[in-house]
Amino acid sequence: MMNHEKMMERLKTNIKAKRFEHSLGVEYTAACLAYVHGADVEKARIAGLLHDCAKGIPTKEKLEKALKHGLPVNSFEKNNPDLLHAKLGAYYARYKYEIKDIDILNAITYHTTGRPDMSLLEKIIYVADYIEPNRKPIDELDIIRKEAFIDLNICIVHILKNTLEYLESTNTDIDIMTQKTYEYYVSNE
Ligand code: DGI
Ligand code: FE
Ligand code: FE
Repeated sequence: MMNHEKMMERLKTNIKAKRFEHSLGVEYTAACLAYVHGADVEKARIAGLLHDCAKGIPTKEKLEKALKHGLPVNSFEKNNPDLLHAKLGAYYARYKYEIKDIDILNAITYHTTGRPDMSLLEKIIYVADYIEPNRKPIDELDIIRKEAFIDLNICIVHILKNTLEYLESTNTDIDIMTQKTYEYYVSNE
């Protein structure tokens, strides 16, 4: 397996400085969440570091590359190719960063929309992405940050509620997976 330093060096050349900073923030936050909730800390760090590794690809190319690599692309993603940075990220993690662990790859795949019945690691990356220290101020972020260290499921519902409200307020189409994830965690809270 590639060592952590090499992973960081490679990532740095593939994304912008601000995005790299965000990735380090997600790595550290995911590690802290792993301590508290009893997850594998090294896996949390790697998934956090690499979760946005495909973010630097121009929007148009995201769709081309996803199709070229044979990734499943639904019609919603065809119309909103930026969402594909998650699936493409898992692909690059596998083939450019030599990550074979399926839980890490799934955590990257589902970091933007979440999915029903997430693994502990998937939940941690979903939450860490939203609460890491470099995030611009978001409504109720202080409360969400506390929830993250107390009850992940309550925290996930809160994040999804905020995200859905935000997407609705900006008239952005909502991915069916985002909606399904919300419904699942609201009824299992
Ligand atoms: O990559 P990051 O910026 O760190 O965070 P992310 O992977 O959660 O991506 C955030 C973007 O994804 C944000 O601009 C909103 C968008 N997004 C999340 N859920 C949905 C969505 N966009 C659409 N169209 N539909 C969704 O359901
Ligand atoms: Fe992302
Ligand atoms: Fe991110």
